[in-house]
Amino acid sequence: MEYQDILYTEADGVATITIDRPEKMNAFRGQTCEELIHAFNRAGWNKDIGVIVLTGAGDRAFCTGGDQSAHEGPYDGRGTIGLPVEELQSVIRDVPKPVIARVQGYAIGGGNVLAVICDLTIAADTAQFGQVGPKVGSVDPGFGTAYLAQVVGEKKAREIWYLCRRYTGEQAVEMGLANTVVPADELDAEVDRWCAEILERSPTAIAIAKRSFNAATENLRGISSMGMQALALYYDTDESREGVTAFMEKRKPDFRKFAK
Ligand code: 2NE
Repeated sequence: MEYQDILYTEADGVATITIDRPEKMNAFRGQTCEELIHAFNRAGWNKDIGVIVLTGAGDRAFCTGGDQSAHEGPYDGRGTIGLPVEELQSVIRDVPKPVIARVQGYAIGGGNVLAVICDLTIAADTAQFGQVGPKVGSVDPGFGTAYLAQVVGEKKAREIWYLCRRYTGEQAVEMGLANTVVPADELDAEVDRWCAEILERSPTAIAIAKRSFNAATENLRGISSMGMQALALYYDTDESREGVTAFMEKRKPDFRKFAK
Protein backbone atom coordinates (compact mmCIF):
# COMPACT_ATOMS: atom_id res chain seq x y z
CA MET A 1 0.00 0.00 0.00
CA GLU A 2 1.31 3.46 -0.84
CA TYR A 3 0.62 5.92 1.93
CA GLN A 4 -0.80 9.40 1.28
CA ASP A 5 -1.99 10.39 4.75
CA ILE A 6 0.61 8.81 7.01
CA LEU A 7 4.37 8.34 7.28
CA TYR A 8 5.88 5.01 8.29
CA THR A 9 9.44 4.38 9.46
CA GLU A 10 11.27 1.52 11.12
CA ALA A 11 14.53 1.99 13.03
CA ASP A 12 16.28 -0.03 15.75
CA GLY A 13 13.23 -2.12 16.64
CA VAL A 14 10.81 0.82 16.71
CA ALA A 15 8.11 1.46 14.09
CA THR A 16 6.88 5.05 14.01
CA ILE A 17 3.49 5.77 12.46
CA THR A 18 2.83 9.47 11.89
CA ILE A 19 -0.51 10.93 10.82
CA ASP A 20 0.66 13.38 8.20
CA ARG A 21 -2.19 15.83 7.70
CA PRO A 22 -0.95 18.88 9.62
CA GLU A 23 -3.11 21.21 7.50
CA LYS A 24 -6.14 19.41 9.01
CA MET A 25 -4.59 19.22 12.49
CA ASN A 26 -3.97 15.53 11.71
CA ALA A 27 -7.69 14.75 11.59
CA PHE A 28 -8.43 11.38 9.97
CA ARG A 29 -10.59 10.69 6.93
CA GLY A 30 -11.51 7.25 5.55
CA GLN A 31 -8.21 6.91 3.68
CA THR A 32 -6.21 7.81 6.81
CA CYS A 33 -7.91 5.06 8.79
CA GLU A 34 -7.22 2.48 6.05
CA GLU A 35 -3.54 3.43 5.99
CA LEU A 36 -3.26 3.37 9.78
CA ILE A 37 -4.83 -0.10 9.93
CA HIS A 38 -2.35 -1.30 7.28
CA ALA A 39 0.62 0.26 9.08
CA PHE A 40 -0.31 -1.19 12.49
CA ASN A 41 -0.60 -4.68 10.97
CA ARG A 42 2.70 -4.18 9.12
CA ALA A 43 4.56 -3.18 12.28
CA GLY A 44 2.63 -5.40 14.66
CA TRP A 45 3.48 -8.65 12.92
CA ASN A 46 7.08 -7.81 12.04
CA LYS A 47 9.45 -9.75 14.32
CA ASP A 48 12.08 -7.01 14.03
CA ILE A 49 9.75 -4.50 15.66
CA GLY A 50 9.34 -4.42 19.44
CA VAL A 51 7.49 -1.13 19.98
CA ILE A 52 5.18 1.02 17.87
CA VAL A 53 4.99 4.80 18.29
CA LEU A 54 1.89 6.64 17.06
CA THR A 55 2.19 10.39 16.56
CA GLY A 56 1.10 13.34 14.43
CA ALA A 57 3.09 15.54 12.06
CA GLY A 58 4.05 19.03 13.19
CA ASP A 59 3.77 20.47 16.66
CA ARG A 60 0.15 21.67 16.68
CA ALA A 61 -1.66 18.35 16.95
CA PHE A 62 -1.31 14.67 17.68
CA CYS A 63 -4.72 14.07 16.08
CA THR A 64 -8.07 15.93 16.23
CA GLY A 65 -10.29 12.95 15.36
CA GLY A 66 -12.61 12.65 12.38
CA ASP A 67 -12.03 15.16 9.56
CA GLN A 68 -15.08 17.38 9.78
CA SER A 69 -14.59 18.52 6.20
CA ALA A 70 -15.05 14.90 5.03
CA HIS A 71 -18.27 14.51 7.02
CA GLU A 72 -21.70 15.11 5.50
CA GLY A 73 -23.86 12.71 7.48
CA PRO A 74 -21.52 9.72 7.11
CA TYR A 75 -17.78 10.24 6.60
CA ASP A 76 -16.10 9.62 3.24
CA GLY A 77 -14.86 6.06 3.77
CA ARG A 78 -15.83 2.49 4.57
CA GLY A 79 -17.71 1.03 7.52
CA THR A 80 -20.83 1.74 9.56
CA ILE A 81 -20.19 5.49 9.86
CA GLY A 82 -17.99 5.91 6.78
CA LEU A 83 -14.78 5.61 8.83
CA PRO A 84 -13.38 2.20 9.86
CA VAL A 85 -12.53 3.53 13.34
CA GLU A 86 -13.67 0.32 15.06
CA GLU A 87 -11.10 -1.62 13.03
CA LEU A 88 -8.43 0.98 13.74
CA GLN A 89 -9.10 0.92 17.47
CA SER A 90 -9.16 -2.89 17.44
CA VAL A 91 -5.85 -3.27 15.60
CA ILE A 92 -4.07 -1.03 18.14
CA ARG A 93 -5.31 -3.41 20.84
CA ASP A 94 -4.71 -6.58 18.81
CA VAL A 95 -1.09 -6.10 17.75
CA PRO A 96 1.12 -7.97 20.23
CA LYS A 97 3.50 -5.01 20.65
CA PRO A 98 3.16 -2.05 23.03
CA VAL A 99 1.90 1.07 21.25
CA ILE A 100 3.08 4.42 22.61
CA ALA A 101 1.11 7.59 21.85
CA ARG A 102 3.62 10.45 21.44
CA VAL A 103 1.39 13.45 22.04
CA GLN A 104 2.25 17.03 21.19
CA GLY A 105 -0.45 19.70 20.79
CA TYR A 106 -4.08 18.63 20.49
CA ALA A 107 -5.29 15.08 21.18
CA ILE A 108 -8.94 15.90 20.64
CA GLY A 109 -12.08 13.87 19.84
CA GLY A 110 -11.18 10.63 18.08
CA GLY A 111 -7.54 11.69 18.50
CA ASN A 112 -7.90 11.51 22.25
CA VAL A 113 -9.59 8.12 21.87
CA LEU A 114 -6.60 6.83 19.90
CA ALA A 115 -4.25 8.02 22.64
CA VAL A 116 -6.45 6.38 25.28
CA ILE A 117 -6.38 3.05 23.45
CA CYS A 118 -2.59 3.08 23.02
CA ASP A 119 -0.78 1.11 25.74
CA LEU A 120 1.20 4.13 26.96
CA THR A 121 1.00 7.90 26.46
CA ILE A 122 3.96 10.25 26.62
CA ALA A 123 2.91 13.89 26.47
CA ALA A 124 4.72 17.13 25.75
CA ASP A 125 3.92 20.10 27.97
CA THR A 126 2.15 21.54 24.90
CA ALA A 127 -0.40 18.68 24.87
CA GLN A 128 -4.12 19.38 25.18
CA PHE A 129 -6.39 16.40 25.69
CA GLY A 130 -10.17 16.30 25.42
CA GLN A 131 -13.37 15.06 23.83
CA VAL A 132 -15.57 17.28 21.65
CA GLY A 133 -18.37 14.96 20.45
CA PRO A 134 -21.29 16.67 22.23
CA LYS A 135 -19.99 20.03 20.89
CA VAL A 136 -19.81 18.88 17.26
CA GLY A 137 -22.68 16.37 16.93
CA SER A 138 -20.78 13.16 17.54
CA VAL A 139 -19.79 10.60 20.16
CA ASP A 140 -17.33 7.71 20.15
CA PRO A 141 -19.12 4.96 22.07
CA GLY A 142 -17.51 1.88 23.59
CA PHE A 143 -13.75 2.36 23.71
CA GLY A 144 -14.14 6.16 23.52
CA THR A 145 -16.46 6.32 26.52
CA ALA A 146 -16.54 3.14 28.63
CA TYR A 147 -12.86 2.31 28.16
CA LEU A 148 -11.95 5.90 29.03
CA ALA A 149 -13.83 5.33 32.30
CA GLN A 150 -11.61 2.30 32.95
CA VAL A 151 -8.57 4.53 32.48
CA VAL A 152 -9.55 7.69 34.40
CA GLY A 153 -12.56 6.55 36.46
CA GLU A 154 -16.30 7.02 35.87
CA LYS A 155 -16.68 10.56 37.25
CA LYS A 156 -13.76 11.97 35.31
CA ALA A 157 -14.76 10.20 32.07
CA ARG A 158 -18.29 11.59 32.33
CA GLU A 159 -16.87 15.08 33.01
CA ILE A 160 -14.61 14.78 29.96
CA TRP A 161 -17.51 13.80 27.69
CA TYR A 162 -20.33 15.97 29.07
CA LEU A 163 -18.37 19.24 29.44
CA CYS A 164 -15.88 18.86 26.56
CA ARG A 165 -13.12 20.70 28.44
CA ARG A 166 -9.46 20.55 27.51
CA TYR A 167 -6.78 19.18 29.84
CA THR A 168 -3.05 19.88 29.94
CA GLY A 169 -0.38 17.18 29.88
CA GLU A 170 0.10 17.64 33.61
CA GLN A 171 -3.62 17.17 34.29
CA ALA A 172 -3.59 14.14 32.00
CA VAL A 173 -0.85 12.53 34.11
CA GLU A 174 -2.74 13.33 37.33
CA MET A 175 -5.87 11.55 36.10
CA GLY A 176 -4.02 8.58 34.57
CA LEU A 177 -4.67 9.62 30.96
CA ALA A 178 -0.93 9.96 30.27
CA ASN A 179 2.09 8.22 31.79
CA THR A 180 4.41 11.20 31.83
CA VAL A 181 4.76 14.78 30.60
CA VAL A 182 8.01 16.40 29.52
CA PRO A 183 9.04 19.70 27.94
CA ALA A 184 8.28 19.62 24.21
CA ASP A 185 11.96 19.72 23.27
CA GLU A 186 12.58 16.57 25.35
CA LEU A 187 9.66 14.59 23.96
CA ASP A 188 11.60 12.56 21.40
CA ALA A 189 14.41 11.71 23.83
CA GLU A 190 11.83 10.58 26.40
CA VAL A 191 9.99 8.41 23.85
CA ASP A 192 13.34 6.90 22.78
CA ARG A 193 14.16 6.07 26.42
CA TRP A 194 10.83 4.29 26.97
CA CYS A 195 11.23 2.36 23.70
CA ALA A 196 14.80 1.31 24.60
CA GLU A 197 13.65 -0.01 27.99
CA ILE A 198 10.79 -1.97 26.45
CA LEU A 199 13.13 -3.43 23.82
CA GLU A 200 15.27 -4.92 26.61
CA ARG A 201 12.29 -6.89 27.99
CA SER A 202 10.93 -10.27 26.89
CA PRO A 203 8.67 -9.69 23.85
CA THR A 204 6.60 -12.79 24.59
CA ALA A 205 6.01 -11.78 28.21
CA ILE A 206 4.95 -8.33 27.02
CA ALA A 207 2.62 -9.79 24.36
CA ILE A 208 0.97 -12.03 26.97
CA ALA A 209 0.67 -9.09 29.40
CA LYS A 210 -0.90 -6.90 26.69
CA ARG A 211 -3.47 -9.57 25.78
CA SER A 212 -4.18 -10.15 29.46
CA PHE A 213 -4.81 -6.42 30.06
CA ASN A 214 -7.06 -6.35 26.98
CA ALA A 215 -9.10 -9.38 28.04
CA ALA A 216 -10.81 -7.51 30.89
CA THR A 217 -12.33 -4.96 28.47
CA GLU A 218 -12.98 -7.11 25.38
CA ASN A 219 -16.74 -6.78 25.91
CA LEU A 220 -16.36 -3.11 24.92
CA ARG A 221 -15.67 -4.19 21.33
CA GLY A 222 -19.29 -5.34 21.08
CA ILE A 223 -20.56 -2.16 22.75
CA SER A 224 -18.44 -0.13 20.35
CA SER A 225 -19.84 -1.77 17.22
CA MET A 226 -23.40 -1.48 18.50
CA GLY A 227 -22.70 2.16 19.39
CA MET A 228 -21.35 2.86 15.90
CA GLN A 229 -24.62 1.55 14.49
CA ALA A 230 -26.46 4.09 16.68
CA LEU A 231 -23.97 6.79 15.68
CA ALA A 232 -24.73 6.18 11.99
CA LEU A 233 -28.41 6.89 12.74
CA TYR A 234 -27.48 9.97 14.80
CA TYR A 235 -25.34 11.35 11.95
CA ASP A 236 -28.50 11.31 9.83
CA THR A 237 -30.26 13.82 12.13
CA ASP A 238 -30.51 17.61 12.06
CA GLU A 239 -29.13 17.64 15.62
CA SER A 240 -25.85 16.05 14.57
CA ARG A 241 -25.68 18.15 11.38
CA GLU A 242 -26.07 21.30 13.50
CA GLY A 243 -22.84 20.36 15.33
CA VAL A 244 -20.84 19.73 12.17
CA THR A 245 -22.18 22.80 10.36
CA ALA A 246 -21.55 25.05 13.36
CA PHE A 247 -17.94 23.82 13.59
CA MET A 248 -17.33 24.42 9.88
CA GLU A 249 -19.02 27.85 10.07
CA LYS A 250 -17.00 28.70 13.21
CA ARG A 251 -20.09 29.48 15.29
CA LYS A 252 -21.63 28.13 18.48
CA PRO A 253 -24.07 25.27 17.81
CA ASP A 254 -27.70 25.63 18.93
CA PHE A 255 -28.59 22.20 20.30
CA ARG A 256 -31.31 23.21 22.77
CA LYS A 257 -33.98 23.14 20.07
CA PHE A 258 -33.43 19.37 19.80
CA ALA A 259 -34.01 18.67 23.52
CA LYS A 260 -36.39 15.75 24.10
C1 2NE B 1 -8.63 21.04 17.66
C2 2NE B 1 -9.28 22.33 18.12
C3 2NE B 1 -9.54 22.28 19.63
C4 2NE B 1 -8.31 23.49 17.80
O1 2NE B 1 -8.92 24.72 18.14
P1 2NE B 1 -8.19 26.09 17.72
O2 2NE B 1 -9.13 27.18 18.20
O3 2NE B 1 -6.81 26.11 18.23
O4 2NE B 1 -8.08 26.08 16.13
P2 2NE B 1 -9.25 26.04 15.04
O5 2NE B 1 -9.34 27.36 14.39
O6 2NE B 1 -10.52 25.47 15.60
O7 2NE B 1 -8.69 24.95 14.03
C5 2NE B 1 -7.58 25.26 13.20
C6 2NE B 1 -7.84 24.67 11.84
O8 2NE B 1 -7.87 23.23 11.94
C7 2NE B 1 -9.10 22.75 11.40
C8 2NE B 1 -10.06 23.92 11.66
O9 2NE B 1 -11.21 23.80 10.87
C9 2NE B 1 -9.20 25.10 11.29
O10 2NE B 1 -9.11 25.17 9.88
P3 2NE B 1 -8.91 26.59 9.14
O11 2NE B 1 -10.03 27.48 9.57
O12 2NE B 1 -7.57 27.09 9.59
O13 2NE B 1 -8.96 26.24 7.68
N1 2NE B 1 -9.49 21.55 12.12
C10 2NE B 1 -9.30 21.27 13.41
N2 2NE B 1 -9.80 20.09 13.72
C11 2NE B 1 -10.34 19.59 12.59
C12 2NE B 1 -11.02 18.40 12.27
N3 2NE B 1 -11.25 17.42 13.18
N4 2NE B 1 -11.46 18.24 11.00
C13 2NE B 1 -11.23 19.17 10.06
N5 2NE B 1 -10.58 20.34 10.30
C14 2NE B 1 -10.15 20.53 11.57
C15 2NE B 1 -10.59 22.59 17.36
O14 2NE B 1 -10.29 22.82 16.01
C16 2NE B 1 -11.57 21.48 17.48
O15 2NE B 1 -12.24 21.32 18.49
N6 2NE B 1 -11.72 20.70 16.43
C17 2NE B 1 -12.86 19.82 16.30
C18 2NE B 1 -12.38 18.47 16.27
C19 2NE B 1 -13.53 17.56 15.89
O16 2NE B 1 -14.65 17.94 15.69
N7 2NE B 1 -13.20 16.28 15.76
C20 2NE B 1 -14.09 15.26 15.37
C21 2NE B 1 -14.79 14.69 16.58
S1 2NE B 1 -15.78 13.29 16.18
C22 2NE B 1 -14.62 12.04 16.04
O17 2NE B 1 -13.46 12.25 16.16
C23 2NE B 1 -15.15 10.66 15.78
C24 2NE B 1 -14.82 9.62 16.59
O18 2NE B 1 -14.04 9.80 17.61
C25 2NE B 1 -15.35 8.35 16.36
C26 2NE B 1 -16.18 8.16 15.35
C27 2NE B 1 -16.48 9.19 14.53
C28 2NE B 1 -15.97 10.45 14.74
